[in-house]
Amino acid sequence: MKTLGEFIVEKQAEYPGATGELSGILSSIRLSAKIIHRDINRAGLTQDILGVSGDENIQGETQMKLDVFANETMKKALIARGEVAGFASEEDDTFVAFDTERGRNAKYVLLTDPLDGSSNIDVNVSVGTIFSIYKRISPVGTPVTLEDFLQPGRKQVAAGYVTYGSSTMLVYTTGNGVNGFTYDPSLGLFILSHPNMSMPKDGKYYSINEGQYVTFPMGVKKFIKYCQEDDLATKRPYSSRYIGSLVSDFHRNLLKGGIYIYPTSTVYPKGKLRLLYEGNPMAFLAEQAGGMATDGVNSVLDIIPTELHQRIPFFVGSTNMVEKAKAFLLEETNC
Ligand code: P6P
Repeated sequence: MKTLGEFIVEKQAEYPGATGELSGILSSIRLSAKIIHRDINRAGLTQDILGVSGDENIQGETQMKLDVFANETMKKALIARGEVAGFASEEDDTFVAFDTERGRNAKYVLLTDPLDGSSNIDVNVSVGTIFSIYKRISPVGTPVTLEDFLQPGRKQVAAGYVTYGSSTMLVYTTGNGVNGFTYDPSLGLFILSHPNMSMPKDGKYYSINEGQYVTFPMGVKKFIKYCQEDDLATKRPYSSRYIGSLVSDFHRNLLKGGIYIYPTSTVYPKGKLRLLYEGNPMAFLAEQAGGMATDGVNSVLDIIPTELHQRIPFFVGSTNMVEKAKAFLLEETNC
């Protein structure tokens, strides 16, 4: 039995020049996950953290009380250790510079969707936390700038998610594969349960909100039809699985094989998901696990960000399925 803490220390030892700052950030995320896990699991018992907060985030989305709670929990855990110079979140209009002596001298910035899929909370469906970590590009010793956050996904030094489902798992990468840790509440420990995770090259699950089918581009409609009709030709029954929580759909596809799609549509002309704290971290994990992530055609990790909350169309999962969807989209644009 190896704990997350032991794993972090072991991996740090593989980098002789490591200062321990990245390890400290991962430990802060671990603490946040335990606190959020606790409150999600008692949400139904204490009405004070269920429901809407009465505010909207910059996306114009209603903030759930647990969205705000998860956001503040992560900020406090990171500030307490002073390991990051700055923080950006789906729940905050702009980035936060930790303008203290320790913050100014920290090397990393963190971006997060603190509680993805939070509309599922009140109906007891799984949700997740997503995080993405970069080395700052502004001089150490100064407050961070927006440019520290607007880096292409290929520059991430670490990324991961926590899925609060039938069990709570933390899955992350620092660029050398993907490892999953299952939380044991009785011990208060994350235990290495899924070492060296690998996403199957093909799969039988496709995750997309088919209720919006009429709003999709033709190439996406053709891919869905391919999944539905391919059963007849190859007797390979596809299953449509859409949880309404990116982290949960991604996690199943990472284990079983599959594709998650949130395309452009007449409702979301640029796509719905946010590049910096949803697309990039999940794309980094997908590629590290042998999968693929595109905006339909091009690799998400190569997109040069222009805005903190910019949206992208998002196709992520088993390589063969993402490539198949890309072929249908290119067919559409070339016709
Ligand atoms: P829709 C949650 O808000 C989220 O960002 C993803 O986690 C999820 O897959 C998607 O949006 C759900 O969006 O429009 O299908 O309800």
